[in-house]
Amino acid sequence: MTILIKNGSVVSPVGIINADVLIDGERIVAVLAPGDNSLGAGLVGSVDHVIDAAGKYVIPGGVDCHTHMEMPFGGTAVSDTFETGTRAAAWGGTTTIIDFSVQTYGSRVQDSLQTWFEKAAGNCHIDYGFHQIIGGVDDDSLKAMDELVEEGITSFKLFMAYPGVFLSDDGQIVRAMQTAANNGAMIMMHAENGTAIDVLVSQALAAGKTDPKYHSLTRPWQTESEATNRAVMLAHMTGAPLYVVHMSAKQAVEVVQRARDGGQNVFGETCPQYLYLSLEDQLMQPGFEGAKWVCSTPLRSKAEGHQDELWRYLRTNDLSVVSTDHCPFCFKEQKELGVDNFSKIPNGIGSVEHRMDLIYQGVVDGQISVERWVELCSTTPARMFGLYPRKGVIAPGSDADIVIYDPVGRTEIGFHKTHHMNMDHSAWEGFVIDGHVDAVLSRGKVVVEDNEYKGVKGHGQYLKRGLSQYLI
Ligand code: DUC
Ligand code: ZN
Ligand code: ZN
Repeated sequence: MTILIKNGSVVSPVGIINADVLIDGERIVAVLAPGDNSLGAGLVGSVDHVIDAAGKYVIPGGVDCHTHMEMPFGGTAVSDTFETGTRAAAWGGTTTIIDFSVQTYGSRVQDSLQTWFEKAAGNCHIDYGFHQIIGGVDDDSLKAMDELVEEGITSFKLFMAYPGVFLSDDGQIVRAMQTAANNGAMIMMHAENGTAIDVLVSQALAAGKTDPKYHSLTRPWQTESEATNRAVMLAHMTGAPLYVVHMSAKQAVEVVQRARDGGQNVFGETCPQYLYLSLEDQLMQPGFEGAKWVCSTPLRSKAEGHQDELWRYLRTNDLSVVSTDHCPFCFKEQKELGVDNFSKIPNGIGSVEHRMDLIYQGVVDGQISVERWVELCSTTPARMFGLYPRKGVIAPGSDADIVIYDPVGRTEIGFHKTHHMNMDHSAWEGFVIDGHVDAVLSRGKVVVEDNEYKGVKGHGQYLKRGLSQYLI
């Protein structure tokens, strides 16, 4: 099957060119400037399918490098399976996810990975890779880190939060970082001071403060900033590269900025919820509504001015990636686990379907350029996690993962509008985006066209990843 995408504006981080994109099978074979007849003037007549992209952006498919499908968490399990979550991702122009295999204390890393391979195999609509969560650093899991790098799992997430569940103490973090410094892997860090937070949580509950808003108020910015600083220092000491996930506090990103200015391999990630949602507007909604937006790190106070600073840090590259941290739970029976106690509300928001649109709104609002949108949502995550140039770029030889994006389209987000995630509500209800995903190709297969879904479960393949391209 050959496909020609004609007359579009092809976007990369370094510019926009008018070009036609020729696809043969699963790969891009040529990017042709207008009038380039090097492949024959009759090309249009000889391809199987022509897509007219006049007036549209032609962008590399989104790479969401932080999702959780079928993950047991918070006394329940996230509501999207690999099947439902990857289908929703495709609807929204994301053509690759990197999910997390989860090892907990006392279990073997390899067993957890096997479990996650089984969950995903044959069920995904788009391509997928894995990071590995190390919930119990010991001799066995450190050895496993070396083995996994050989198998294409080149990044490991540690937690400074959730004592007794996932938390690694500083000594464990040092040992894991030493291992990464040695084998070339990336350390991903959930940087919140979990023991300090647990004290604040107990005190709040003892004072009868049980509403969802206390989730944020018991995780003040200092807990994120302190942990980020500690992680940066330990990474400096051990020589490990560090990628700080889901950053929401401007003071924490300032720590990342300082480390980067000092020449350290430290990277920051944020998510759409921290750019648009807040303590005041969402978590403080009446009754138990705010539970929909309980996630960690938490939504922060609008009055503290985090959002504008996060957008600024996206421009300065002190935040290098926008992922979703897609971690969906239904309101009924899942979020409701914490109806009398905010600390029992499962932490997570579902956004895998909406990231490309939500961050495109940043282009419309003048926060970032079109090129930066593509860089943050596709190219950098692919390069950061060893998938480039197979993913993240429109170039000969790359997978034909392509989105045709209409810059003057309109997308109304809402549970009864555009919503394919397996949730009973949308955290983005009522958001209207000045742009629209018109068509999506995954490895040369049209999976979304004319507001119709054409993909199939099982099309998505496992991606064995290389080392990060940002490490020298
Ligand atoms: N951290 C994540 O990365 N995802 C879900 C919850 C959390 O604490
Ligand atoms: Zn986390
Ligand atoms: Zn996460």
